[in-house]
Amino acid sequence: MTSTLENMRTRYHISPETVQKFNDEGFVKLSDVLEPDDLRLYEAEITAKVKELNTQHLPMEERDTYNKAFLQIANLWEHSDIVKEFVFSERLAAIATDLMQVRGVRLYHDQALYKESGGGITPWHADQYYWPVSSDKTVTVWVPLQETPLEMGPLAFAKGSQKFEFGRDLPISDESEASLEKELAEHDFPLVQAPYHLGDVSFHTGWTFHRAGANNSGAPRAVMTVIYMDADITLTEPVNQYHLNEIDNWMPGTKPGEVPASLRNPVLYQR
Ligand SMILES: O=C(O)CCC(=O)C(=O)O
Repeated sequence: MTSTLENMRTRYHISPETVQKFNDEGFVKLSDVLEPDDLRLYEAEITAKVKELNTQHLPMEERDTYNKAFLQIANLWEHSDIVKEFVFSERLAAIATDLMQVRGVRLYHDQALYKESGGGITPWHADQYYWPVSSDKTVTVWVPLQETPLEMGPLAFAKGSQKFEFGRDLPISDESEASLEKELAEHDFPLVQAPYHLGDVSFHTGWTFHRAGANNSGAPRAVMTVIYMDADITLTEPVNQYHLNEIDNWMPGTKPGEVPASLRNPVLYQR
């Protein structure tokens, strides 16, 4: 029997067809990427850290749409060696490298996204609105830490929408949900929504529009994510307050035109 750490280091084969599908559709869902037993171990540690570090204690009915969607705790790897093992996994980072067809990937940041029981929808959005980086070579792995049926709010995607430019200037909000729901349907970007089995993960690009339903399951939806960027990407001039905050928080000390190579942005895999 192999150890958890070994499992997190071994390679998962990505075929040319999978790369093509990822390029065409803006996301890909992969089966049996992680071992259920390993995920149970990581879930226990990640959930403990989310409870310890969470600062959101308002009752659901007093929160806005964004804060109803999930508890969001970033860079857990800096708080736990066990979580660091997960976030620094070569298995996951090599998949990100293969899908983006780059030389290697660096960490942007990790984040736990726990949709509480009774938590609301995650409105339609594209992540890269928030990120001041020089190319579209960014990708997030979304890893559910339990079986995730539809009523728990699995991540859902608008297929092919990474090529759609409408709505790229919209932060996560009631407005992004309403206008993207309409525009994506009108422009024939189909909604792809399905349950995740334990061990399934998805990768979506920074410009792929995605959302998640409410959690009506009666149990929390525990999810861990890791955001990767091309190891050679550079910082662009910040154009909004989110960009300034992102640089301070996740790429400290990096100047426009430079590769983000701070201690928070290690290269996690290179060919
Ligand atoms: O987990 C969710 O509900 C949303 C996730 C998301 O937006 C992301 O990982 O980029």
